[in-house]
Amino acid sequence: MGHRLVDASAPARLAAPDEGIGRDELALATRNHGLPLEALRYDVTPPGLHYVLTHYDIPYVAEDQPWHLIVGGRVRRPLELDLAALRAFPEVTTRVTLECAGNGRALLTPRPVSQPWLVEAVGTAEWTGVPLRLLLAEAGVEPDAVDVVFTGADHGVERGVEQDYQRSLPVDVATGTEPEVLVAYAMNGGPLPPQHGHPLRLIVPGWYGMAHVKWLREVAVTDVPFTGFQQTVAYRLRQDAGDEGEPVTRIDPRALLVPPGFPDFMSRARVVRPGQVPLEGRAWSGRAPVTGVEVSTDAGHTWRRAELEPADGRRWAWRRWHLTWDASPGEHVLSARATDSEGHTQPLDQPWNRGGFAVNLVQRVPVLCLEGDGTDPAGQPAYASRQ
Ligand SMILES: Nc1nc2c(c(=O)[nH]1)N[C@H]1C(S)=C(S)[C@@H](COP(=O)(O)O)O[C@H]1N2
Ligand SMILES: [Mo]
Repeated sequence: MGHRLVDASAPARLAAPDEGIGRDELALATRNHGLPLEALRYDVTPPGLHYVLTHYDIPYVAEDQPWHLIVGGRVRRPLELDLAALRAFPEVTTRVTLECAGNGRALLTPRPVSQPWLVEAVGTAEWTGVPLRLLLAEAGVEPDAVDVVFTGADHGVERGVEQDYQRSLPVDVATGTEPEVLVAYAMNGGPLPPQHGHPLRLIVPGWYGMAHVKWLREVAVTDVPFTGFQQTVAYRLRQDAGDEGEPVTRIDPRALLVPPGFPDFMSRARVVRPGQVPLEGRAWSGRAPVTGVEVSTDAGHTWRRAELEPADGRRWAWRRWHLTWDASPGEHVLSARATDSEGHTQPLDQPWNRGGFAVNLVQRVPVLCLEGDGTDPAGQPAYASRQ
């Protein structure tokens, strides 16, 4: 008897009430790491601190291994381009904030069992490459084109379905300029690192991570809607496993705080001293430009407008915001909430969906403010006086 994986297209499992994070989720979490939240301070995320999500294995591609990108399907002139041929096209660099569609999943009840992100599946990089629309123009898209399908070099099994990682975009998005989709060969001025798609990946500014196909080897124009697993089974907003569901597309607005003060090792709870505490963070939205960030230091009862730094024309990158908090001894809960120019904002009570996608619940950051004399609020000697 062969070993059975899971039934083909079995729905993802929901955790039982009070079921802790299991070994399967731990195994995913150790491979797919998040952004340490203190790194929200950087405009561009330093190498190695950008979050990573890979469904299967990172393909091994030797430094000097030839790589060809095929552009085919419903086109007049199919192309096969090596990296030198791609570099001969006009080069564009765009600063883009990427966020995994599953960010926030582990905060849901019941918890969809998958990569258990809290809020840290985000990062910002400068991506350099060729606008996809130029490659498609060179190939000559046929008038009956509907979708453009992107195939990565990675291969695996997901809920019983063996597959190459594949995603599609509607042809008008693939050939559009708002956003301008890139076939990227560089990240932050250097070759793509293995975990981020070496040597080629798609960048779809403003869309959740699943659209940004890594280890890109084929672009295929189709005259029928693409129905691959990652398009019609995964990445849909559903209440019940049997629902058709809405596709997950653009990034909903979110603001995150750089955790203030210093952390407790195990709980990660924050500790500050009384007085003026600088608060800062980042805000982004793939739907429309961020227009405001509000901060609460009293668990969401009252809100103050933060100072939002200029976007400098970088539509697809997160923006820094800051404000000062006059902290008094005791326990506090800090939150930040972003709103964009179309009025999209973040919920205080998160609507639930079965895959745990597009969760943008307002972040809650518990903070303990010590007494000025270094005791804790109960009058016990606190950290400052301990050796
Ligand atoms: N080929 C391929 N591309 C992929 C994935 C993958 O598993 N295989 N994961 C996607 C998902 S779900 C996300 S969130 C982003 C993560 O990109 P990063 O690891 O560079 O941050 O890559 C996307 N592109
Ligand atoms: Mo993702």
